[in-house]
Amino acid sequence: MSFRFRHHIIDTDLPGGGYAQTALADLDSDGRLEYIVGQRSGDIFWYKCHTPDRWQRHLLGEDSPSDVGGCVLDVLSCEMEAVGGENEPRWYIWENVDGRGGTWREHVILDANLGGHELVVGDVTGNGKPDIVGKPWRARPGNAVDGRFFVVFLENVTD
Ligand SMILES: [Ca+2]
Ligand SMILES: [Ca+2]
Repeated sequence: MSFRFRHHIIDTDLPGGGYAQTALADLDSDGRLEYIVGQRSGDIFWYKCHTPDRWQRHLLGEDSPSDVGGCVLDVLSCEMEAVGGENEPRWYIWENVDGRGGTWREHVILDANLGGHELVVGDVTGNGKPDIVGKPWRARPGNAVDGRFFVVFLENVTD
């Protein structure tokens, strides 16, 4: 077997740096995946692939709190614990309200003085609802577990 990939530049016009929160997900329900990327303290964008050489950039959210891991529930992100902000770190879901990527609603899903760095999503409890497991890059003194490093499980108890 030999692997072959052809490269295509999607965008060379993103402002600044500090991008993360990447994910692939079908945001507009057409059966094809879109690419998501967000800037620390900046905007979150998603890209629609019309052809491999033609991607369209859309705004998903503004003033993103995170520079680290992103996953798609709808879109999930957490604030980094190791990098202090104005307030205690929180975790967010941006709800794809119209199922087409046109309207997004921000939800804070964890506000417990616990930040993150990377996170993964899967149905750990087997109830059909995606759960979340995450951890910080390094612990911050004064976090909710007395400054210790931690791994946190967010059990999905949505009705
Ligand atoms: Ca799609
Ligand atoms: Ca579950």
